[in-house]
Amino acid sequence: MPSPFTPLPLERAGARAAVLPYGAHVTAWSTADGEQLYLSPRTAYEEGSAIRGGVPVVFPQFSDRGPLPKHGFARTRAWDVLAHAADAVTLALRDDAATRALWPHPFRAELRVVLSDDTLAVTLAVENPGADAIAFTAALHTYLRVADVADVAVEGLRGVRYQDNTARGAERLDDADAVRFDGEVDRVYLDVPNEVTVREPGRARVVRAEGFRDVVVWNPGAERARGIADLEPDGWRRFVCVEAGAVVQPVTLDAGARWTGTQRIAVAPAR
Ligand code: TA6
Repeated sequence: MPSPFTPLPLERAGARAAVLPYGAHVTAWSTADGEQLYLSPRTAYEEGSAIRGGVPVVFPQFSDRGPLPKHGFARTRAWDVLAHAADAVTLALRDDAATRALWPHPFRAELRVVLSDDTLAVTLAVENPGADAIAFTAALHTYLRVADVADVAVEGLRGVRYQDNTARGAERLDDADAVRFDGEVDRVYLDVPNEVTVREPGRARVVRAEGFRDVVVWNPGAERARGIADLEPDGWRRFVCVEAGAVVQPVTLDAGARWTGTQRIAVAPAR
């Protein structure tokens, strides 16, 4: 059996990506513009530990909003590789004794990653093969690499309500032209109608979601980052997480039903 930490390479024109079977985790994505994702050099590639950076798959529980391990178990399981082409890969995770011990439900999850010249598309699909309804939350916890988080503006969220996790989930309305980072930011934006643009000097990325209603914006800031052991010193300056999520309203699947959510990240011309 090959190690689940052996990356599956993807390539298309000038773009490249790498996906690990462990967690169905996109660990790298580069375009002509350079590397687009942050991956901590202090990540412990070992069974049971989550990977810090890239695109962690959060399923079937977002964060600590329930009894399961934080962000669920999908990110710390080895997924099966269903199909691997030059520019796309599909992985699958099914319930087994270990998942049922944590979450007593049958499920079939698939993660598909498709690379095109300037876009990375990641789709999570979940099917309920059982006889009873299941409910879950999920997210694609994307770490976008930035040169310096202090210079980043996340646009497209003005007028959208959010839960502020730095203030015990207090609900607020965002009336700023952009989200900026001068300390910890940990927000779940509800029912986001727009695409979100992550802008920094000389570079912009546009994040679009289908199927996922919410968008999470996270950076730990200097102080909280000190408590994150698998982050290098100052690593927090090098990323902003923009996460397509089904967080506030769980997805409910009746027997036999299937749900899909897609996050597309496109490199856009800088202004
Ligand atoms: O998505 C934001 C968040 O839930 C934050 O509250 C923060 O804890 C982050 O995820 C990272 O979680 P992790 O378990 O990967 O350290």
